[in-house]
Amino acid sequence: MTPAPAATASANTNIALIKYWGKADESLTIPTASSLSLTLGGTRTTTTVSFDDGADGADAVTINGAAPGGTARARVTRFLDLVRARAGLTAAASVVSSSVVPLAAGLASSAAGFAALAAAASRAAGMDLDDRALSRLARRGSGSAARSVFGGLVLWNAGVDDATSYAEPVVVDGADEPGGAGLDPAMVVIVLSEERKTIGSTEAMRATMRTSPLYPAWVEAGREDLRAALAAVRERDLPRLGEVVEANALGMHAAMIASRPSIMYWLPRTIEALHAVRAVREEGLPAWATIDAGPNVKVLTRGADAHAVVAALRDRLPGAAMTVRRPGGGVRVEGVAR
Ligand code: 2P0
Repeated sequence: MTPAPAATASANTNIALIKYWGKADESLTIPTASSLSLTLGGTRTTTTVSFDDGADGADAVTINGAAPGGTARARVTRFLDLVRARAGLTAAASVVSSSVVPLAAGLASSAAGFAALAAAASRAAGMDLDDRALSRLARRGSGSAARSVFGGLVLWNAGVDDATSYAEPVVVDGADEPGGAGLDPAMVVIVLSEERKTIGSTEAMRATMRTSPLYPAWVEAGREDLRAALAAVRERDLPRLGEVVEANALGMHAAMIASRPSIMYWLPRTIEALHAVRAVREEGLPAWATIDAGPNVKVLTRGADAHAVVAALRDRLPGAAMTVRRPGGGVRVEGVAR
């Protein structure tokens, strides 16, 4: 018996600096706007996929040692169906995935998860996709996964269809540092709560688009935010980037909060953290907040100042867990066995 073809790949998570929130096409995950992100080092999810010709039953999925149920499992199977259809396979797959950071660490897990799954599943299915094609495939699993294919600063071009919606690294002429484009960006991840979110991103985006009177204004402002952010990156102007990053995230949450019924990921501690970041900034340290679909706050800062920022935040937020993350690399194929 020949062993089933297997492949192992890994990907880091990413945090959006200019957010993606809403799909123009749900079935293809075409976003309403382009987004900009920073891939974080030390946040890899590693996934092994094998297609077993003898197996025509259900896919076997293990994430951090447990079998996910419900929607999480269905999303993985639906994604594998897409890979099987492209590769002309019918075999069931075995998927084993583990992440170095716990799922409850306040970092988007689906971005790293689907980027690693896209790379491992496509390789195991015998496809050899280039990075752009891989980003397009990862996008179908989870929008933000399109960005985790690449390291450092990454732009996801919204596009208008499957072929034109993909991420790419942001390259700055003469940048002395490929991952950080000479800006020396870093993130302080503040974990305020490890409780599972009450409403998933996909559903929350749908509700915001449909019911929030502020949504169109946020999308409109976001186009200008992206232009300003890219200009700030080109000019290596971290304060200018930070200001637009914080404003863009707060605008996204304002639009969510204005949904009917309201979508509120913030906890009282979230607001405390926002004030703490502002106070630290007023003391002269580089610190700008961003928040995703949860209560935790991530702080954009300069790598050289990251530890000073953590120390200043600790005084104001006793008991909150904080981790410094620096720019990380893109998808890595760790091994292929055929
Ligand atoms: C982002 N987020 O740009 C935004 C900001 C959260 C807030 O992408 O529905 O898991 O699977 O495409 O990518 C989280 O949503 O959503 C997200 P789907 P995804 O990072």
